Amino acid sequence: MEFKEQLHEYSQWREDIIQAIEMYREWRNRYGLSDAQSTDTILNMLNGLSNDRITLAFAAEFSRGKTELINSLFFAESGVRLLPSSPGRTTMCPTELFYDEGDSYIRLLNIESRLEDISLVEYKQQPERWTQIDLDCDSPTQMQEAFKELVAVKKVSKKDADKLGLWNDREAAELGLLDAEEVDIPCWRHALISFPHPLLKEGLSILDTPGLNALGTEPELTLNMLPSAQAIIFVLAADTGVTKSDLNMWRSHISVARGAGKQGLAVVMNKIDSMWDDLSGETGYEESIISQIKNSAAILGVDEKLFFPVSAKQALLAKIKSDAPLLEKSRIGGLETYLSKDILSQRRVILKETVARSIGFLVKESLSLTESKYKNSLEQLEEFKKIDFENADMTGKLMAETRDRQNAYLANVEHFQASRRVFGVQAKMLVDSLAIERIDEIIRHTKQDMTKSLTTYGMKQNIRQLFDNLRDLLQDAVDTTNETRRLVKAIHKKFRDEYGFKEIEPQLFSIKQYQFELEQIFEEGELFRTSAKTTMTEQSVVVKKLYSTIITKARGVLKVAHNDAGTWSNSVLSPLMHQIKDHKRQIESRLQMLRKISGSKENVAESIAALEAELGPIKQRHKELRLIIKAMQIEGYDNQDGINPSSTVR
Ligand SMILES: Nc1nc2c(ncn2[C@@H]2O[C@H](COP(=O)(O)OP(=O)(O)OP(=O)(O)O)[C@@H](O)[C@H]2O)c(=O)[nH]1
Ligand SMILES: [Mg+2]
Repeated sequence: MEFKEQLHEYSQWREDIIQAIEMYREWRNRYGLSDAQSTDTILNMLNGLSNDRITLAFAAEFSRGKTELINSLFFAESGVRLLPSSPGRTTMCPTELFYDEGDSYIRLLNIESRLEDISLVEYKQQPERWTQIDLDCDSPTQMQEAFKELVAVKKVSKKDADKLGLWNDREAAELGLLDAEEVDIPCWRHALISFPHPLLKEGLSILDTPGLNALGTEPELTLNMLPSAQAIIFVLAADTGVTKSDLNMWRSHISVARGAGKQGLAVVMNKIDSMWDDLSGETGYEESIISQIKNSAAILGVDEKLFFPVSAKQALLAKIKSDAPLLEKSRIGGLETYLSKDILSQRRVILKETVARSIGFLVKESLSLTESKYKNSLEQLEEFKKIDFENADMTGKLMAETRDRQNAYLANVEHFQASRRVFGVQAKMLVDSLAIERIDEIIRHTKQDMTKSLTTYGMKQNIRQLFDNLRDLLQDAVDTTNETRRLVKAIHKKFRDEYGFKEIEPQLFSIKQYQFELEQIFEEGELFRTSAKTTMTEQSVVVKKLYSTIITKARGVLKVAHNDAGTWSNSVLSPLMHQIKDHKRQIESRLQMLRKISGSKENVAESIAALEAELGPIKQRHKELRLIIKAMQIEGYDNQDGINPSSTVR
């Protein structure tokens, strides 16, 4: 199946999950189980899912054929070479292609914006800061013309280039440009392209990056955009193999971006057509491709299975001319299959995990609550069926007993309310310890110190200090978290021991994950700083951008920790509260029935019938929930025992 069809199937699948979650939200509303917190959680998840995009990022040294590959993979149907690709350096600014509802444009951010202390994310929210060219999506040639802006350069003095953080002595020496008075720099810093292409409309987003150290000069691109892409496609040229600069780029920017191994990767060995006219014939050609892949895989430390030998140029040609044998020979099909099968199914797994993580526990609670509600009603019914109500003493005894139980229970509920207040105080301490104001205060100090630091060494110390402070802050939160955990466990234990409320396993909060992420950010920053090609002179634009990027990332992690702590503390006790309410209602209705029965024995059958009638709706509710869970496709929750159909009343 082609990428297009697979992507379509994927977005259908995502729609189905969204629908299932919508149904779950309605289910909670229908049975009076919704509360502000859980509704928030569910809405966030829904929002995240409907804004989900599959981003494929293309990164490599210049002239390896990234742009040509994008043209041949996705835009051949336009019948032209849509994005500019040519010998030497071509693409001058990172380019994102996607579809922004209803709009066709190319937006360009000028290179001087590098001097401002505004992040790309913030710029993206201010379209008026960009130069916009409207696109006529019915005319590939008009679009092709507009896209020429992506290669625009201008001459500036060495000094100005340096000011923009775009001058590098070593690099210039390599290119033999050291003596030049003026240098070429890109006109644009970043480009956003939106048009209603079928793939883009389905949620595909493509990131094309320029070779030649674009990654080393734009930390936000390297540390935020690349790592958040669904897959990175790293491109090598078959005729040169892994050169020193390919390896440099791989080590300092690409292998890190893949981070926790969550991300997809493809290494494209492009330009295999350069070996077609090899004198050694067909077998020699095949062998040299195999050995080229073997060598490159060993150097990069990547599985050979992730290598795809292709000819992007011939593939584009073949598609435009509908030349099937040439298309076959270009081998683009193998890469297409990999992108559509592996990358999209990896994405499904990740989405499923996200859904399970963020609303899985809610669903699990709903299931437990419904099941225990059913179990209790059934037990009550069975008991009533067995009791000999002819025995007048019996009813009185039962009533006294139930009343005692009610009193004891009410006392316990009071105790619960008291514990809840204690928990509230503890939880507030936890949430406050992670307050964004405290974090911003630490950041403000660091930034102040940094402007005073005159050396890169000094700035490095400032950043170390910042991370130390943030680590301490998290460590304090760990201690508070442990307290709140103990409390939550104790509250649950009491109800479990005395009332057998064992269905509710409290969701526990942990700081570990945030600590881990913070360390990762620190390490990424260090690696970027020490990466060979980066110009890291004191107070340079790049170093400033690097630090503001990692500070923003660190702040983001702590902000998530703060929000998570808030959500957790607001919702952790609600399942128990639901169960307590249910239990209370049950004791009350039992008392009521006993009262009725003691009034007249005639009422026995009626009470039993009422109890029986209660079971049906609960079963229905349970059945609905099971169907919803199945539709949500969260693993693990749909194979529980649940309500055993054979235990139902006939
Ligand atoms: N022979 C051959 N040439 C190719 C192939 N793919 C790309 N090229 C050529 O290689 C040159 C560079 O291609 P681009 O797509 O511009 O390379 P790029 O990686 O985007 O380069 P930058 O934008 O500068 O980073 C162009 O002249 C392409 O025509 C291929 O499969 N075979
Ligand atoms: Mg390019």
